[in-house]
Amino acid sequence: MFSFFKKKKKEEAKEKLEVLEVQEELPKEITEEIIEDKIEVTESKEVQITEEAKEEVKEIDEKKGFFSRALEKTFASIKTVVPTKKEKIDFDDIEEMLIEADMEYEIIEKAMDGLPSEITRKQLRHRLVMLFEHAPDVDLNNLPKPFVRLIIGVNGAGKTTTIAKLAHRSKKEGKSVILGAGDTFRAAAIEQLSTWAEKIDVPIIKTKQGHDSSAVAYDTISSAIAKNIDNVIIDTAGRLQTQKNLNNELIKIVKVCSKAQENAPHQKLMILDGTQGNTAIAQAKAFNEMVGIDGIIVTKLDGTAKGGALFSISNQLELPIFFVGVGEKQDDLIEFSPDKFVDSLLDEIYTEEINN
Ligand SMILES: Nc1nc2c(ncn2[C@@H]2O[C@H](COP(=O)(O)OP(=O)(O)O)[C@@H](O)[C@H]2O)c(=O)[nH]1
Ligand SMILES: [Mg+2]
Repeated sequence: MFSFFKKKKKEEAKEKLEVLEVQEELPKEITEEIIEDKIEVTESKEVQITEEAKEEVKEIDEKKGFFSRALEKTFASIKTVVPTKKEKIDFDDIEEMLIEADMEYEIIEKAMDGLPSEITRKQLRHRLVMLFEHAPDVDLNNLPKPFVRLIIGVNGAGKTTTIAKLAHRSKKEGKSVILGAGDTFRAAAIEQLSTWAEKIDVPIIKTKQGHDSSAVAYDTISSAIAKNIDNVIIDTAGRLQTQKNLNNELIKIVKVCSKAQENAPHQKLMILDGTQGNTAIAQAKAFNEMVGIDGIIVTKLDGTAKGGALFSISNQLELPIFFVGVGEKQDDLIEFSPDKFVDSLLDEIYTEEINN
């Protein structure tokens, strides 16, 4: 550093130190050494606030405390049972903790069968990860083009918002996307998806309220083929007048998709509202019977203490969870990883570090 700047910095630091002196209980005499130290601290603070550093922190955050933000409420509830971190935890406490997190009792029993009265992190980790044994049945390196996803679920589950998040994610990965406003039952649904399409700057195929939603699906896929677009995401209505009505409409959409492109839709994704915990399972079962579901996205994990329901959802439905929604914005979608999910949970109660 040029001596002029160094001198100036020293003077500034000295001034700051004199102000801080009382609060920080510094020695009366401000030595050169202390000033040098302060300059270094100030400089390193300057480095920390660069954009690059912020990105890095975010990345580490996503990798390590992966689900921490999403599971804040769930963690708070399990900490009522296990308030301090330990090396080994009582069987009964683990059981109670999982109940608190809204994991179904039947599944808790199954997961903990044969474990000792004091359980280590490694023992519990193994059992919990196993509950998510339903690996996604997709070869991500060999996707058809366009890759068509049909989004299914009850009203209010978060379908439209999740479509926007998925589209935004595809764009960030450098893929082109087109949306199909297949919820033609409500005008507001078409408008809502159009607003998102504009915001994240992706094309959308839509029609008037009350028109045939399978025609929208067909047109969206045809348009993707004509324009060489990578990904198609189609919205659907969550509720029609009767269950039979909804069933028929969904079956028709699926059939029409396959007419527009062989084997489409390639994924039928069920959107489940995480705040409903285990009650969402019954919904998913009904939809699974209607059209067959390939995977789950659980939304609103940020607003619930029922994070443990993810175990039951995946295990009971024998389906993989692909993503979780953790907020209302386009970036609030996390790719689900059983390992990271379980580790985030165990980090809260065990002193032992992750060693893999
Ligand atoms: N906090 C939170 N809110 C969400 C999330 N996903 C969706 N929502 C909100 O849930 C409400 C219903 O979502 P919407 O996408 O319209 O549901 P749809 O009827 O299934 O299409 C909206 O207010 C969304 O902003 C999420 O992950 N976290
Ligand atoms: Mg909607």
